[in-house]
Amino acid sequence: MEAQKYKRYTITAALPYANGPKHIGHLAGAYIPADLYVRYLRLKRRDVVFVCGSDEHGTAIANQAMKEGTTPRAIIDKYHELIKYCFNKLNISFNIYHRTSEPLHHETAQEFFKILNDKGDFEERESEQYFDEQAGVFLADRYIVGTCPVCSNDNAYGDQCEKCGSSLSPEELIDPRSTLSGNKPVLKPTKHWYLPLNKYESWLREWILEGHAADWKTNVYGQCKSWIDGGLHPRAVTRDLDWGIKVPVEGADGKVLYVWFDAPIGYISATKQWALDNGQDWKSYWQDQETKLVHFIGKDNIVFHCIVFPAMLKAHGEFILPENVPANEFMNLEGDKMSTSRGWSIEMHEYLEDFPNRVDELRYYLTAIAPETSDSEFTWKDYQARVNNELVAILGNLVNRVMILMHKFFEGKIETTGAAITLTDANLKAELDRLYDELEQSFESYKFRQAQQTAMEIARLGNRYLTEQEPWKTIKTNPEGAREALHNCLVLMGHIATCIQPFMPGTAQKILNMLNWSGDTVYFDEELVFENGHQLNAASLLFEKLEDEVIERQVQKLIAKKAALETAVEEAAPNLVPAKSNISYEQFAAMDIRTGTILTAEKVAKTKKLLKLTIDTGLDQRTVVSGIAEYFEPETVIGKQVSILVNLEPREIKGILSQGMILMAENAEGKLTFVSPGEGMHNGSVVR
Ligand code: B3M
Ligand code: ZN
Repeated sequence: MEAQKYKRYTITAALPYANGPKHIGHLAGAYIPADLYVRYLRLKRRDVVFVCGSDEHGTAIANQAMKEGTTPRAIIDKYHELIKYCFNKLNISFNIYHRTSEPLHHETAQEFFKILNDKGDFEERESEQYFDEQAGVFLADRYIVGTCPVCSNDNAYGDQCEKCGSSLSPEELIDPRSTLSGNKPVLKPTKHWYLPLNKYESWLREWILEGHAADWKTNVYGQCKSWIDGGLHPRAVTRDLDWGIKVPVEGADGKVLYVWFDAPIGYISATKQWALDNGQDWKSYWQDQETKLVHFIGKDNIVFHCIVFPAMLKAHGEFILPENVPANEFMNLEGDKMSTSRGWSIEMHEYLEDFPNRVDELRYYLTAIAPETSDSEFTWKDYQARVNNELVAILGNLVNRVMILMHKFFEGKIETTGAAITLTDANLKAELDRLYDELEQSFESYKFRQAQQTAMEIARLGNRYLTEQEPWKTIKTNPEGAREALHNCLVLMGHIATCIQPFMPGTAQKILNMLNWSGDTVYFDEELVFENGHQLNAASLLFEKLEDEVIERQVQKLIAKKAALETAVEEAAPNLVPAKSNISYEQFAAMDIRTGTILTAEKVAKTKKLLKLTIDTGLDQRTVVSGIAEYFEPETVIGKQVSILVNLEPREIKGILSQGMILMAENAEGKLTFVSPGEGMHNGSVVR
């Protein structure tokens, strides 16, 4: 089957943006599944190259450098090293982890562009784009802010309003300003190169929708179908920017390749560098029909890997196409979306700092809950349960029991009448054969959760067998029977070590060490042979139980990280209102502030800002007009407990008598929140 069809494999994992640390959701989405597949292929002795690297261009990095008052180079150097270090510690076994800032990549991407350009594959188009006359540059969408036409947020970006989520184009902004100079930008014509995706539509339809209906995952296929059915349009593959790969044609000064044009070519340049370093021919990994190309990515990258990059490869003409793109969904964290910027994340380096000796536990758990078919959820409690109830109680327990008993009864030595021990139990043998088949099938169809369960099934099988045989009892009545039972368990342990190698390479190694097996890899077509007289090494624990305190600390840490980040954002906010001059205690004590509850709320007609509220102050029910309508829909404030200044002189606002004032906290961006008692208090309680 597979083995005959393909001579070699090129496996890629999405190139992470080197603009910050990467979290365990990224790991679960692309890097662990890719590594599992690659390790499986290697154990099948297939010829495979596994490439990845940092994605170091793009507006986001340029933008971030400007905000932080540093250079893109400083940012990418820092995060490239951090990300590379983490992948290495987590045993992600890339053949090469390259960088898109390398000259070899720049040359490769430019050459690719030139070939398409020479063949006339691009459309050149002029359009009007915002230009900052003071800074002398065209502005990428993110560099332009203005008022959102949908929700009036006056800090909306040129591509999106983060307040209401609308996606925008820069021309839609009201009162646009450049974030570089603060000035109003002007529209100026500029030329860009477009990849006419529309021309590839019928080919893509045939290749994906007809050709891969059966073997691509439904989530991937579904996204492709809705893109293609929605109609494909030409996409600009150049940008006006000075950070990136220069567009290699005349008249393109100040233009670079769009980051999504150069990044996937990064897979090719990484392979080139690996081939140079290892005396290989890169072309056979990219241009030979007998090579199987597979991209591992998260679901947010599907369109680029299934539609845009294949169209580029097709246009070029000399490349193979991906045979599959087994993209994963997302992994959430403790009930919320994982996000580095919001502080709701476990970054790879954070995990490694806290659990340097628990790499396999993380690999195991992320595989056990891999978001293969739908979004999944990481919780520390579940992580603890899986480690304690599965790794410690099933796998660790079997290995530990067998080793201890072998040492206790037989001094850890294999003594048998034949040349070597073999599995003597027909039942075990049949089960094992079935599990190997199941394991391979799961790997070949990218079902890694299932594959890992199958590997663990061998340990379950061993535990059941050991419990039935009870060698600790039969040793007295039938010592040879006890010996045989333990030998069978040792053979199973060898198979467990073999099968868990892709998932938990460190643990597999530990088992092999205990078994006193000299090699560090066991291929799938190989069997561990224990010869007569073979001496086992001492038993050691594979996994340690995770205590409640350790887990509780992680949950607290997560909550604290998010809170600290929120405060930091507030602290960093510019234009704090200047402090006022001192007042006397009497002046303060003159204010009568009470807790109250909002009973009704409605908009005041013909105003934008005002809400008319009825408040239960504990003393009475009264009307207050409050200027919060831009921030709160009336229905959302009903029932809220608030603080209210009740002895403010009543005054008439828009014909309504307002009696008092609701206390609000307001930050520099004008964001408002109620100053409410931390826990429920009777209305009328005094605030002082
Ligand atoms: N850097 C986006 C991402 O990290 C992008 C992937 C590139 S793969 C060629 O999600
Ligand atoms: Zn908006």
